[in-house]
Amino acid sequence: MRFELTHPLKETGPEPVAFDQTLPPPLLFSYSPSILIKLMQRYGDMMLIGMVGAPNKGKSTIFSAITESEVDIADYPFTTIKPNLGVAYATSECPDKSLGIKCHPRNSACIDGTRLIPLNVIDVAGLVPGASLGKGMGSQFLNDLVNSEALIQVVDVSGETGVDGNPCSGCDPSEEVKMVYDELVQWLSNIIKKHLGSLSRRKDGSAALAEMLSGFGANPEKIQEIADSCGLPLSNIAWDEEAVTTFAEKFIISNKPVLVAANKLDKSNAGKLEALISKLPGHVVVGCSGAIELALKKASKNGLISYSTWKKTFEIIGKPSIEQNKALSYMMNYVKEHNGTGIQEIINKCVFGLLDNIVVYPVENENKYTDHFDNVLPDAILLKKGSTALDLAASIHTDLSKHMLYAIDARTKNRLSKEYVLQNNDIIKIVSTR
Ligand SMILES: Nc1nc2c(ncn2[C@@H]2O[C@H](COP(=O)(O)OP(=O)(O)OP(=O)(O)O)[C@@H](O)[C@H]2O)c(=O)[nH]1
Ligand SMILES: [Mg+2]
Repeated sequence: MRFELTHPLKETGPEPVAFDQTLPPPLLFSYSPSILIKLMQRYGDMMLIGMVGAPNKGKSTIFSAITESEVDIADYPFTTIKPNLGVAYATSECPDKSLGIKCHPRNSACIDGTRLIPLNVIDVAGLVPGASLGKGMGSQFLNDLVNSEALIQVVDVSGETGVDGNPCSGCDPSEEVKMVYDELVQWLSNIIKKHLGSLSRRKDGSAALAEMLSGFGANPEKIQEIADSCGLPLSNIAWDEEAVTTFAEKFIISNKPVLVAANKLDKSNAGKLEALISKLPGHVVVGCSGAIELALKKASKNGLISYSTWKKTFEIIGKPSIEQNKALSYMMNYVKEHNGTGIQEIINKCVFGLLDNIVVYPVENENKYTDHFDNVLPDAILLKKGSTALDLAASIHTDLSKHMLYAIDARTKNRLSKEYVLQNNDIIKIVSTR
């Protein structure tokens, strides 16, 4: 389904916090890193999720399906060279139905009671063993991932392509996960090693490393915590190769959580998915078919079917040809058997599971659930589980948090303290002195 989000200024008041003009329709191009950076700044309030993996696993297929954009997809390694950036959506039940009201979203969209919360997604070139030594496309392109909050690693659960992306039979997809992790660690190790000279001259190693890794969202406290857990001193850093790797490993684990998208499940069987899950303890692994999701999105765009990915099924509304009918009936069987294509689940598990976010709706009028311009439930804000009412105020504006007095639960009209721990789908009014 394709939709556009209109600029709230047109009819309803000032700009929303997050965007300065029409939300991008899912973006249609590949971008150079410099343009990417500008886009990141423009849509900087939205989280970024990076798609990684060995070549030929279906990264761009999934990217194309979730962002509804045209990108290069082909059955050979290194189809993608320049990164693709687009907007995808996490979905969550909108509270409007249960309240018996009709929402009017500003920073998100709402379709049939499902709130669609936008996030940036970046799809990069395939990684191969030895990428950090320049093999394949090298690892320079990983620099485009530094700002990502989490990674979705796409693997071929059917085992019909190897770690290098070439055809193979009976390959073990868990090796792809290990390979990508090793390459990410090597990539970060190389960045640190390049700066060891200047780091060795700094007494405040945690601050120095935090500055160096600020793009990764590092802060001195986090650096200190990681170094302590590895038993590494931070003053006038003089780490050897092993120490750098140990630090880089811990940093990648804590800074770049990975969800494994076990793709090409349509060519596979439940046994292979289970085998992969058992080989990756502690990982979130989701079986999926990017190819079917993309085909359904295209059929929906062409008016053949009515499909919302979160409904996990579809309905034929057009007049398919005999061939199309065959394909649709195959896909219908697939989504019935697998409870959908798994693609929306990947995003939702990443945003709400791996990254531990909840959705909160700030309002100005707790009786009408509206903002200043009468938009009902205007904004769906993603916040980490455990965030407080004060954190919500800060996420809207620093001034609001500075002058905050208390909050109000719009459902119960109860007064809440600044320290109140927000719950998923809370509707909150922040009361401040200004
Ligand atoms: N059967 C099946 N094929 C898929 C699926 N997803 C992708 N493919 C196919 O796998 C091949 C590679 O897909 P891409 O999306 O280009 O893979 P990629 O990981 O982006 O590849 P690189 O850009 O080369 O790293 C294409 O032929 C796709 O049609 C899937 O879920 N099922
Ligand atoms: Mg690709």
